[in-house]
Amino acid sequence: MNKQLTIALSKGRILKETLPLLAAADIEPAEDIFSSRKLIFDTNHDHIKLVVIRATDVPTYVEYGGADMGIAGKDVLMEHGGAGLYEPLDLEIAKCKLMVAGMKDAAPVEGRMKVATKFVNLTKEYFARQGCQVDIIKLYGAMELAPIMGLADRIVDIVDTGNTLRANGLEPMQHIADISSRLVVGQPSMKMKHAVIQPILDKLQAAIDARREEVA
Ligand code: PRT
Ligand code: MG
Repeated sequence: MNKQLTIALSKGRILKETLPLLAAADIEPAEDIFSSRKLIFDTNHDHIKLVVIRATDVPTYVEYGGADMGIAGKDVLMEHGGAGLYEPLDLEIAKCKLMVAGMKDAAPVEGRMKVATKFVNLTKEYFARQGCQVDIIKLYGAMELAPIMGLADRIVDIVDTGNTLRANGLEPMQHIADISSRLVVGQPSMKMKHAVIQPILDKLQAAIDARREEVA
């Protein structure tokens, strides 16, 4: 049986919160991820490797078997659609909200609404569920700028404190989903490598529970 296991981690803000959780599950990178330019890291276990990639690429790697499991935000997973993935654990880290926002005190939109976002698929789905026809404008960042510049009527974006919206004269309008980071496992890996994956899931679950107790 192939017992090698590759875990795909999202670089960026999730990574800082991910490493302590992995450490609590006894998985530690052999060197400092933050000060290295490597993409693949050995760990304290011969059979476990970490790859550190863009958050949006994590579900793709896991879906196609380039990694056995991965950690990514629910926003990224919703946008990906979840094909080929199990989502056994809510890691309860990097919590935020997915919201519709617009200029503060904006008048209701007449006619077809223009919505700027990097989450094209989940935005389409959200407004379709509301029975609302919208034109979606794909952006790669700084969504907050779009309504200010008249590019869009609304944006769909991640909101945490709301400071970014406020600083730009915007306000949250509709709540789409609560977001946190999830552990995903590729469906073939779950089947073929269950014996190595299950103990990791158990340890992570224990670490999540212990953390929750600490906070409470
Ligand atoms: O930066 P890059 O384009 O490579 O990817 P990314 O922006 O998706 O990565 P990163 O590292 O910025 O975020 C990764 C994940 O962190 C997201 O997919 C979310 O699941 C989660 N997360 C948690 C957040 C935030 N909190 C957050 N506050 N992601 C982004 N933000 C941004 C948001 O986009 C907005 O610009 O912070 C701003 C809002 O914060 P407040 O506190 O001002 O409301
Ligand atoms: Mg970012």
